[in-house]
Amino acid sequence: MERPDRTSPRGASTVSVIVPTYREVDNVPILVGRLKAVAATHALPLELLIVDDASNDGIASLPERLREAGWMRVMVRHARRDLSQAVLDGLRAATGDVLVVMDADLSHPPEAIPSLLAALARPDVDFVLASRYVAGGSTHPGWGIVPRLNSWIARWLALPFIAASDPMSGFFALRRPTFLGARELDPVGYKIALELIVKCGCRAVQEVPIHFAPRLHGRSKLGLRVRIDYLRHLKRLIDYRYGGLLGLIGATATGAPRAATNRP
Ligand SMILES: Nc1nc2c(ncn2[C@@H]2O[C@H](COP(=O)(O)OP(=O)(O)OP(=O)(O)O)[C@@H](O)[C@H]2O)c(=O)[nH]1
Ligand SMILES: [Mg+2]
Repeated sequence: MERPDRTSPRGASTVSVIVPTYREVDNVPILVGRLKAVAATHALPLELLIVDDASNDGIASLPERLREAGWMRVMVRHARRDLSQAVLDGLRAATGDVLVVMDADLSHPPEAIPSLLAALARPDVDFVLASRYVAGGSTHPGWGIVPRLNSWIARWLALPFIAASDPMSGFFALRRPTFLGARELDPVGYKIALELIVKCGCRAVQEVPIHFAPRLHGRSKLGLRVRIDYLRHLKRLIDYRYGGLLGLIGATATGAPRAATNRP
């Protein structure tokens, strides 16, 4: 099969697919095969950026081994393991007009990428979330009660920022200029869509249904610590968006002049 062509002869947008990985070497070749099929069927000019946190499982040599060096890159990070920072590094290194982020474990169907791109092609849409919970979306019946509960709580807690059904989705798309317009990106630990929606000032978030499958190979990398990090992240976003307002309300309630403490 031919390599996906990034030259975009018909002027189509180029697409960068960013995939954070930690110990996913068994899943990535399958993901690559499915992405190639999607790119060929839909004539998508695609680049694949794997952002790996020093898994040392042979993933760094995968492009050569799979003979996919032309359109696939593996960036290996040696900083502290951090899913959100890995995604940010990938977004910064990507060159496509449109940026798509997805997991490596085949929970997210790469075949849904064209519908994410179609939704983003509407000029009034600036962020697209692939959703398990919107009409037409689904999760595997075997998906456990604990992740379901986590997901439900995360969605409820995110309501002050976005009324989406699946704000914790790790599968989403945005235009590169939208990403480049982000201010003060500062996520901690967990999935990063909510951070981008808030800090890129996205107004119109569209959801596209997907079927969310159980991971194919390997084990989950997200333990209790990242769930706690999600709460820390929400606190930061509340400070970012409502900090000034809360300060004003507090000052009004106590009768204190608001900026007086900083003035000589
Ligand atoms: N670079 C990097 N990637 C990570 C890290 N933690 C998780 N990932 C990747 O992020 C994606 C989501 O992680 P998962 O372990 O699948 O988390 P999950 O989907 O909540 O858990 P499962 O339902 O068990 O799949 C996968 O592609 C992981 O390999 C990390 O610290 N660094
Ligand atoms: Mg997963």
